Order: sequence, then C-alpha cells, then structure tokens
Amino acid sequence: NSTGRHVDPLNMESLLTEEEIAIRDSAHEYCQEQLVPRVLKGWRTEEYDPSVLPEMGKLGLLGPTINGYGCAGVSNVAYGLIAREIERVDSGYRSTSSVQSSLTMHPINEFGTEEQKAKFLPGMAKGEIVGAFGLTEPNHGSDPASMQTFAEDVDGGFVINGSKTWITNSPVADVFVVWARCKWDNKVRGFLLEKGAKGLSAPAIKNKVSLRVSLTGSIFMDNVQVSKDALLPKSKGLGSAFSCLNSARYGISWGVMGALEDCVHRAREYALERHQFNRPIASFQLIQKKLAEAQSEVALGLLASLQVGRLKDQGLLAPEMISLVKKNNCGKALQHARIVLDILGGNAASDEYHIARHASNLQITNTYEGTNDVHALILGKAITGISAFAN
Ligand code: TGC
Ligand code: FAD
Repeated sequence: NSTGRHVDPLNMESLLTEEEIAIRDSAHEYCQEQLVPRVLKGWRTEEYDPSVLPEMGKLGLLGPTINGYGCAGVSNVAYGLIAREIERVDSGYRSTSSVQSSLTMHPINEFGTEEQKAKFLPGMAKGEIVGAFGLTEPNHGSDPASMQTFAEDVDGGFVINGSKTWITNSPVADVFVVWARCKWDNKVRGFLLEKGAKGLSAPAIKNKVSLRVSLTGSIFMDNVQVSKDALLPKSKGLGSAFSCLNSARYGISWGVMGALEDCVHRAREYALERHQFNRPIASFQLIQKKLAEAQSEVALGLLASLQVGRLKDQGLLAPEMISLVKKNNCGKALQHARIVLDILGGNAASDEYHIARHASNLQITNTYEGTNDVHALILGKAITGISAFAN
C-alpha cells in the first residue's frame, strides 16, 4: 500500500503472532500520532523531551521483554518490532528508549539483587526513572577492555574514579550503570550510581549533527563513594557488559530498518508528485532502481532480524548472529538512506523532508554499539578462527 506502513514484499506479517502484530500496531499508532508531530522541533532545538519515556512507559514499551516489575514480558521479536516503529520516526527516540530497556533495565534485571530490581525496575518501566549506560571512555571506545575507570574496595563500599563519554541519556539520568575495572581482582563489573552522588557529574555534549532528539553526555566520577549495594553482584568480566550490548544491538538491527522504510516511503511519495521533463520523476528507471534496491534491503534485513529474534527467544543465539544483523542492517540503512536522499534533489537540504535527518542519524547508528568495521572483525574471527584485534 502507499502509507509506508506495512510495505511487506516478503510477507513478514505471516511470520508474526497476533500478539506481536497488536504490539506493533499500538507502537505504530503512538509513534505516528505522538512523536511525528514533535520530531522536527526536537531536532531543531536539540532539547530533550521529558514526556517521551513516561508516554512509552504507559504503553508498556520499556523493558518489554522483562517478566515482572511492571514490565510487559513479551517476545524479543515484539521488542524488535517496537524499535522499528520508534526509529521509523527518529533514531534518537529509539536510542533514548533502547538505552533504558536494553542497557539499563536489562543489566539490573540480569545482574542485580532482588532489592536493586525492586528499587529501580518498576519506576524505569514507567519511564519515571531514567537510565544511562557508561562503557565508552574518551580514550577507549572500540576497545573497552583497556578502560581506565577503576573501582576500589574501601571500608563499607567502593570508590569509583574515571570518566565516560558519548553516553546516551546521561545528562537526565537518575541511575547510571557504569562499568569499572575492580582493583582487587582486575575484573570489570557493573555499578549502579545514582544522580546526586558526591563527585558525580554528567554534562551534556551539545551541537551534535546526528541524534539530536536524544541527549548525549559525559559521566565524570571523581572519588565517587558508594555503598556495597551499588555493585551489580552477578556481573563479572567484560562479557557481562557485552551481554547488554547483544540485546541493544539486536534492537538497533530492527530499528534502522524502520528508519530506512520511512526514507523509502517519503522518497516514493515525492517521486510520484515531482515532475521533471513533463513526467513524474518516479517514471525514470534510475529513480525506480534506487527505490527497488532500498526496499529490497528492508525486506531482507527485517527477515534476518526476525530469525535472530526467534532464535534469541528460543535461547539458541550466538553473539555473532547479532553482529551479522547489526552490521548488515546499519550499513545498508545508511547506504540506501543516502541514495534515496538524491531523489529529493535540492529539497534534500531541508529538514522538512526528513530523509536528511534519518541519513545523519544513521551515520552514528552504524558507529555506536560497535562500529561496522568492528562487527566485520567479530565475524572475521568467527570465520577464520583468528582475532584481528590488536591484543
Ligand atoms: P573479547 O576477548 O573478545 O571478549 C571479552 C569477554 O567477553 C565475552 N564476549 C561476549 N559475551 C557475550 N556477548 C558478546 N557479544 C560477547 N563478546 C565478547 C568473551 O567471551 C570474553 O569472555 P571471557 O569470559 O573469555 O573473558 O574482548 P576484546 O577485548 O578482544 O574486544 C572485542 C571487541 C572489540 C569485539 C569488543 O570489545 C567490542 O565489541 N567493541 C565495541 C565496543 C562497543 O560496542 N561499545 C558500545 C558502547 S555502548 C553504546 O554504544 C550505546 S549506544 C546506545 C544508543 O544510544 O542506542
Ligand atoms: P574508535 O574506537 O576510536 O574508532 C575510530 C575508528 O577506528 C572507527 O572507524 C573504528 O572502526 C576504527 N577502529 C578501531 N579499532 C579498530 C580495529 N581493531 N581494526 C580496524 N578499525 C578499528 N557509549 C556508551 O558506552 N554508552 C552510550 O550510551 C553511548 N551512546 C552513544 C551515543 C552517541 C550519539 C554516540 C556518537 C556514541 C555513543 N556511545 C556510547 C559511544 C560509541 O559506542 C562509540 O563511539 C563507539 O563504540 C566507537 O568508539 P570511538 O568513538 O571511541 O571510536
């Protein structure tokens, strides 16, 4: 159909459950009716909209795969469908929500005590408590194993020193999942730091040219003293941090397909309306080729993510599968968003046509959560058995 909603050349619909379709439709309605009218203002002003997470919370869109604590307990496929609908509007809204769900609620649920879960998860599910995830540092992005954030064991608790950068949600976060190397055994573990702790600050990084509707900032920790119950006790080693990334990367693989779908939909509408040489530009073969190739990548990318989601739900997941769909879908979304942007001609320069905004966002979705090349190396290691990473 021409609404851009369910263009589904390979009939993915036939592979979804009724519950998944209902969740997708309710996410679609919310995103189109509530987020689309706000996205340009958010993009232009770079101002965080504090009502978005609570609105998503009301619809059960936050931490949706978690059972209990006010969370919906739905399938990983449903989670992917939600990410796709949110990112169809803007990758920044998806960033805000996936950091909340996959990178903050997930580690608390997976590695936290019953007390930590009861304290944070219900408020986070409602979007009333905002979370952030601090792994990347100014000097250590692709290589987090070299991190220089350290936790020291002191009488009654821990002292944490270090800094994190490019952290989604950090300026408005109430709770920070911070990854630090523990001085007593050299292992990386997760710690829950709360806003207002002495020595903790999280200033915003302004004037971004990508993801302007989500807030990004630093986390500075100068002798931050926390009690023993700040430790996520079941986290041990960098693998714990990576397990959170598995969930977030999986969601991104769905989300970016939503962004590309929106680009294709808008470029198609434009091509049908716009006339040059006395014909709609949609009649030109070169324009049709751009649309056909972008639409094909959406159909293939979504089916791949669906298969990974089904395997994740069955406990049959290997992390390399996630690298495959994260790398492929992010790369293809960026490449084809840039190609269909050409269809707008000079109007590509206007944010009112939306595709340029998606293309700017997709540069960073192709970078965060492991750059496209880092995922190539993860796959290369699986294929050859040889690690190309320096260490
Ligand atoms: P390596 O030696 O390979 O692994 C260390 C330990 O971790 C285990 N592991 C995993 N476990 C679960 N899932 C995965 N995906 C895993 N990958 C690795 C591994 O088995 C090992 O365990 P053990 O028990 O043997 O110690 O690690 P390495 O230091 O060689 O690094 C490998 C590399 C480069 C692939 C990795 O460090 C990497 O993925 N780098 C990219 C960093 C990254 O993705 N950062 C993301 C920051 S968060 C973010 O960007 C949020 S944006 C959110 C938004 O706004 O939406
Ligand atoms: P670098 O690691 O310095 O990489 C620079 C270049 O070198 C890249 O092209 C990379 O592919 C290449 N490179 C690096 N190593 C190799 C190698 N071994 N072989 C070949 N090429 C290599 N982080 C968080 O922890 N939490 C967040 O919430 C978060 N949100 C973000 C939001 C935004 C808007 C942005 C921009 C980033 C965010 N990040 C977050 C950080 C993000 O994960 C990192 O930017 C990303 O992992 C890359 O790290 P880097 O920027 O340090 O680049």
